[in-house]
Amino acid sequence: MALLEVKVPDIGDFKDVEVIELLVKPGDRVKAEQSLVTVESDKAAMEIPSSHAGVVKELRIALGDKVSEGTLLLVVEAEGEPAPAAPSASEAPREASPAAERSVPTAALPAVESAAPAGALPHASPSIRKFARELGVPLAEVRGSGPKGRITQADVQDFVKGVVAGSVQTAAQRGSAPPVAAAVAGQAFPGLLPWPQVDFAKFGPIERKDLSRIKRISGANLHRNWVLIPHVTNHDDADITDLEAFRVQTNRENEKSGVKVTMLAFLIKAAVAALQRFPDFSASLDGDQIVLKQYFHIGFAADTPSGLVVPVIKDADRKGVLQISQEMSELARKAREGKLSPAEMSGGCFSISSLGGIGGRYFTPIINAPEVAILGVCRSNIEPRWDGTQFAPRLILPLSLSWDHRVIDGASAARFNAYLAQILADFRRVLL
Ligand code: CAO
Repeated sequence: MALLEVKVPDIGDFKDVEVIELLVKPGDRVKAEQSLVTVESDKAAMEIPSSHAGVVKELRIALGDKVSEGTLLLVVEAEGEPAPAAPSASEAPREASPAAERSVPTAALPAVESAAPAGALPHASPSIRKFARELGVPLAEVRGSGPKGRITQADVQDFVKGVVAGSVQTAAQRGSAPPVAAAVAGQAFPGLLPWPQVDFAKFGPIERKDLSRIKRISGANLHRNWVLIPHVTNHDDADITDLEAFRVQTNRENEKSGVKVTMLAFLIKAAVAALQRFPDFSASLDGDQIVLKQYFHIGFAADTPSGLVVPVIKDADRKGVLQISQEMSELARKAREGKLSPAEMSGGCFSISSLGGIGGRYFTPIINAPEVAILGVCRSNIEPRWDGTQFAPRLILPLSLSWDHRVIDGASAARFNAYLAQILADFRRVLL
């Protein structure tokens, strides 16, 4: 077997950064991309992954050494194919391949773990955080014995041993929040109480399940978008009586073609018309500028057994409702089977989330950043509407448009919804 040198790959602006943690030792079997060491600059900590799988023969660095791109880290006796070398500085789970990680649309994984001010967040590398999370260890309660009070794997293990032996009690067991966690929550959001720590097993049987990979990644993105975007949602109604009759008739006529025209396909076309009239709704914010897209790629939320994904219909302005319906059904099938490619989930300008097939009246969809608006639709219902002389039964579709108040204002949103409703009531308006 060949002996191979593993060096620090391109780590961007990190130069002469200190090795603060050795994650492997001679004799360890490492996988390609497994984290080998943690380095830390004055701003952030980062783990350096292995470019090869194999057995560690020799460490060529020690704690406290300064390394840069190209510094020799260790020698391995190689096994298998080399990995594409790239630093992995996120807390993201590593069991999935990078390609698989990228296959989730909204996956903007954190690039680096920011080093917290001393005395605030517990000082620990991403792998130690992951290790602690897997064991359910509240890191804020662990005393770090490493350099600068850094929490090591041994500290986490000792904490667990202490809890099992009964010599250590977690804050949850004591029924109080740890002062550090309280301080952290208070620092980020002054006055906010820490997250409740409850020992659910005290109240009845429980089961623990890992969140799916899609939920972990989309959840982090949804959380960021919800917290960082000033959302407002406008609700409106569209009379789709005639459109639904047309859809049903088209499907009857096209029965043999095997393509089912869906309401969502009409909504995509209506959204394109509204975006053409109100371009700000397909913009993205970039500092003090907005980027206006001259293409019309529309994402639609698809519910899958492992979570929410958003495939994108490209160039929806140039496609007919039949073609959009066909592409949507193909993309929705791939989504359910977990076979969507990253390309099929990127490039969206605006998203639609339809719960119409399920139910509900109105909801507050979360904007799919860097987009600035999203349309939610719920189930249509026959409702009495005044036609000028009498109440008539009409099929009413509830619309919920969430928009980013940094880019859009309430009057535009009301106009957007009103125009969308007009088009859905009578598509001939698109021609005007
Ligand atoms: N009102 C009433 N009925 C509706 C409707 C509406 N707005 N939209 C669809 N329906 C009916 C259809 O007529 C169809 O009925 P039949 O089976 O009797 O023909 C049924 O619902 C299924 O509709 P469909 O085949 O057209 O599928 P769809 O376009 O509604 O949904 C898809 C496709 C991929 C969007 C859907 O499977 C899905 O995943 N929806 C959930 C999206 C989601 O989770 N959004 C929330 C994200 S926010 O967290």
